[in-house]
Amino acid sequence: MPDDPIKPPAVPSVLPRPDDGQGAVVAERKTAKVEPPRLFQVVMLNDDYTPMEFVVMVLQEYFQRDIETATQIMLKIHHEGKGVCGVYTKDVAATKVELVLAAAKRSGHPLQCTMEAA
Ligand code: TYC
Repeated sequence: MPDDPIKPPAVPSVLPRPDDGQGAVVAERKTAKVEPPRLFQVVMLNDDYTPMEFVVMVLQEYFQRDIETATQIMLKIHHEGKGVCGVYTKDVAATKVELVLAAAKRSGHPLQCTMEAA
């Protein structure tokens, strides 16, 4: 039967069983359940001091946004108080938050950025 395009393929995993006393180790096939990874939004917060150009640069550099999209996101944050820079798996989102905070600190800006479950 062809693979179902929606369901992830059933990946058989071979689990060792304790010796059955017959002098042989029997391997048993089980179907591994694969859940999609949980996703996290990287959220940037507005402040009164970080230059708009710096925020646009951060969105281009760390979130691969083109200049038009980066400017739109920056303006949304500026007007609404916060905005989503992107949605990622947990480790990637955490790394992006660290990189943004480090870049802001290096440049002496108070820019804040957090992650939240999507
Ligand atoms: N409010 C800032 C200003 O007027 C610009 C800004 C936008 C700062 C987005 C932070 O996440 C931010 N210079």
